[in-house]
Amino acid sequence: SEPKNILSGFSTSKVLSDSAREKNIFVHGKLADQEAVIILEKTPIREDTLAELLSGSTLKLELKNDIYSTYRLQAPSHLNEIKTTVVCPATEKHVKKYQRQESSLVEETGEDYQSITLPYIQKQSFSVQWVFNILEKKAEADRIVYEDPDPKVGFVLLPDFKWDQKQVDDLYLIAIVHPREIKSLRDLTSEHLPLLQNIFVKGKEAILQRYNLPASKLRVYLHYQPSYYHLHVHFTKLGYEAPGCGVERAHLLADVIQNIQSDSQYYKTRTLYFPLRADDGLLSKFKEAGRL
Ligand code: M7G
Repeated sequence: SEPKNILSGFSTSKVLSDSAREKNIFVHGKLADQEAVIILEKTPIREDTLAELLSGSTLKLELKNDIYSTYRLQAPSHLNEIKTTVVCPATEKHVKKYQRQESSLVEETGEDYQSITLPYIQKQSFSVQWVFNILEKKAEADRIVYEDPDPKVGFVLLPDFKWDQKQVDDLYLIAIVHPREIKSLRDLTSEHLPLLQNIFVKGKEAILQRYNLPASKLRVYLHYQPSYYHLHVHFTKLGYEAPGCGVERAHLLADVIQNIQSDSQYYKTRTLYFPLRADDGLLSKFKEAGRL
């Protein structure tokens, strides 16, 4: 028998954001007395199930006018699923992450990183337990697309949890590095070139093999600031506007490699720009320091 629907006990406290265009909703609430965030998202209509969708549905006419008509199509249930993500127990920071917010662009010099950002992220960032679980095969082991187990240049490539893997149009994988001491782009120097090149080459190869998608169709990038301070690289299909992938946060891996090749200290010394949400504690730290 089907296991019990744990979401039937969910009580909504607030809609954090929703989008008619993206067809999703982010809700804060309680699940068995624990704080929780749930994300509901309608999934894309797939070409490979189109024939079944058209023939296996019931159709109700809404209006007909000349050559135009609109209908309500009731799809068979297996073609009408909603992708659902649950964060529970959710921290205050998770609730903030998903709340629609104004953001401000911050200019972070290498010194700002040392004096403002680093101390902040050392005590305030999200747990990376889920990352360790992946690296140690305690979670999602069956989803791994490719692994290079080398402790210095190795990584695990697997589907991002934003991707349901049903269609390649919204392909989204992440490469999580085996070394544990690299927090973000800021830590990268020429010492890490073999690691970055390895991810770039083998990640693209693995995606070509598994999904038949060539490198010319991929966007391969890092986020700065990331949400999780354990180095990881995003692989998405070119042209897919992944949620949260604003231009200000993305740094193409190809550029990162070249920048470090020309100056080993590039990311330690450059001023980096990124948006922070109005309620982000790091934004307050930049304000307190008179940097905004
Ligand atoms: P990020 O740039 O640190 O943060 O990327 P962002 O979420 O603000 O973009 C982390 C990536 O890891 C995101 O694309 C998440 O969707 C993905 N992710 C987060 N978690 C907690 C998991 C997880 O448990 N499993 C998998 N497979 N992906 C996750």
